[in-house]
Amino acid sequence: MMELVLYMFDGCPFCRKVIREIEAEGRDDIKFCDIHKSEEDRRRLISVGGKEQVPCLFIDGNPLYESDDIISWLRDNR
Ligand SMILES: N[C@@H](CCC(=O)N[C@@H](CS)C(=O)NCC(=O)O)C(=O)O
Repeated sequence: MMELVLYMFDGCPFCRKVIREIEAEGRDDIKFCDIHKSEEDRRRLISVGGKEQVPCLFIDGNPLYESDDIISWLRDNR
């Protein structure tokens, strides 16, 4: 099973779009990291992903940016 971690923050409309998809799929296999609530998570996003942009889905530690690409990936990997 893959490790899935979504980097996000409350109030980010692109994050909300991805979270809506996660909820619609009824997934419970995704951990959330709010970069406005955890400085450690914010730093990890920048150091691994290379930029402070959310949403970003870490798939087994590999960052995938862009809400549309994340949603496509989620649909293809249920
Ligand atoms: N095209 C991106 C846009 C994401 C985006 O603009 N996110 C904002 C927060 S709502 C952000 O992280 N901005 C900071 C940055 O891009 O460096 C997507 O669809 O995921």
